[in-house]
Amino acid sequence: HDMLPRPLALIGAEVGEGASDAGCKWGSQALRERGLAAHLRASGRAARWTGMVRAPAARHSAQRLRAVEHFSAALAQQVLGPARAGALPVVVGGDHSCAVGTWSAVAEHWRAQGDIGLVWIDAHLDAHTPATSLSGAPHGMPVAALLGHGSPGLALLQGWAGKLKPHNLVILGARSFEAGEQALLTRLGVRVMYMEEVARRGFGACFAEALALVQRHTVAWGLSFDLDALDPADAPGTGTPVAAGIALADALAALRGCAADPACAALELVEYNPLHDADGRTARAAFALLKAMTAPQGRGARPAPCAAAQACAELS
Ligand code: EXY
Ligand code: MN
Ligand code: MN
Ligand code: MN
Repeated sequence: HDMLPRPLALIGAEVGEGASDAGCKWGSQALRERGLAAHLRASGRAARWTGMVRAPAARHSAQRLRAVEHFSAALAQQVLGPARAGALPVVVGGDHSCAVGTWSAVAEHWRAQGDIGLVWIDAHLDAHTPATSLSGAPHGMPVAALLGHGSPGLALLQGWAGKLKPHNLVILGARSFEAGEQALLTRLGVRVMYMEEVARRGFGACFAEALALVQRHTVAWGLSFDLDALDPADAPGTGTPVAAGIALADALAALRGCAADPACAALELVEYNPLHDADGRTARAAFALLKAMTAPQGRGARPAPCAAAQACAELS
């Protein structure tokens, strides 16, 4: 329709304390210096950086969770401002622990009207609690916290727990996870489209179904994109690369224009590690993904066979 597209409010989530390798802390700054805002303006939307939030340094692994808790509260404030002003918050990570602040703020903003939905695209499930995590890394825990489990300091951000209801969350592309986190999601009934399913059906078909599911019982929805969901050939510069992921071209085709939906509440792109991105390939992938998502208009449903599905067919 003819409404002017909302301006984009880019927010840098400078956090690496959630991961064992803190390199993602410098991801948003690197993308900012490369000219992300100008790149996004080229498709006709206003776009500017409205905040950069930096996590306090953690010297020991025991301090990481505290650092992330403090950071999450600060990030949530930076997301609430533009959301209230009618802009579209676009949070740029940073390790994935930033999702707690981002989606807690979005849930808080919409709370009086209804529930929010979330599509979570990731090679991982990120659904550990401190009790089930083998690594203790907070970036493996944001999904559990948003569902109201695990560290109270994260789950109770904004003073209430259960920012996401299990039936309003879909995880897409998972292929590396542990039993404890999977058990939590299974018990809660969260829909997970594992990479095997994504490869078989195609990313486009899976994303379309995921979007329909998270829109069904909600007033607004968001998208959290972990770059490690992509195949490492397209995105080597992430905190935790995992083989056999989503082809960048498939993601670009399916996500194009998704944020043009007025019910799209926010976007998040995380786990860019500039220190592992020697040739700039991952930065270009990040630019392209955000540009596709924020394109002023969608292309409409256009299911197409994807590279992963073809690779899978060749193997069988
Ligand atoms: N499941 C592993 C852990 O908990 O340590 C790996 C988590 C990686 C999380 C990345 C960002 O999505
Ligand atoms: Mn993740
Ligand atoms: Mn991941
Ligand atoms: Mn695919």
